[in-house]
Amino acid sequence: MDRLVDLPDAWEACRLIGLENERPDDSIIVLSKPPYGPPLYWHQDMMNWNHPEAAAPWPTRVFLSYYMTDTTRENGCLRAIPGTHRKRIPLHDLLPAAHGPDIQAITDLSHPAFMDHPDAVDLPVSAGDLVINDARLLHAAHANRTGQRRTLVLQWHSLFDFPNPPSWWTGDIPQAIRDYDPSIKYESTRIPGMHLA
Ligand SMILES: O=C(O)CCC(=O)C(=O)O
Ligand SMILES: [Fe+2]
Repeated sequence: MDRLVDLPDAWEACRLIGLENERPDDSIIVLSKPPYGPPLYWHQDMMNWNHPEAAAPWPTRVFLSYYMTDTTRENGCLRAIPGTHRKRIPLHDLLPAAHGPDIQAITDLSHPAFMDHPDAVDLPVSAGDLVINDARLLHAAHANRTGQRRTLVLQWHSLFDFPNPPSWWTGDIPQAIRDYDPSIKYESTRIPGMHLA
């Protein structure tokens, strides 16, 4: 795991897609979906939806994931709904806060948190592939219908130098970011608010 978190090829991949000023968290997370483990509900992992950084058209927080086995629909590959890091869809308003007690308590797989959304894409990977995901993106994982565990090593990185945009940025900067006042403190929340249009 030490080798993975400092892998030069991973830093190079991040550089190639334009990520800058990366600050990895001190911890890494190992998630082992056990044999015949249940699906993971639709969620996003942004903790700071009240903060103007939630309005950023560039990512400010990403997770880097390595799956330790090949993943498929059969053993619980990741799935995601493209564009949902920036655009609200009806599903957002049907989901309890990510990883909180309400969503963890849902056992009824017909709940929208487990729906087969028409815009969802599967992200099957080969063992050792690197997946980089914006914290705001709606994602989920299929159930593991095999007898082998499906292990994932994940590390969070903070990016860029908020409120400054990436060095290569030429697009508009949202008003909420132009008005950013670092002296204002924002209560952390997992529920998307006004910054998710
Ligand atoms: O198990 C996975 O593939 C994704 C895990 C995840 O998104 C999470 O724990 O927040
Ligand atoms: Fe997640």
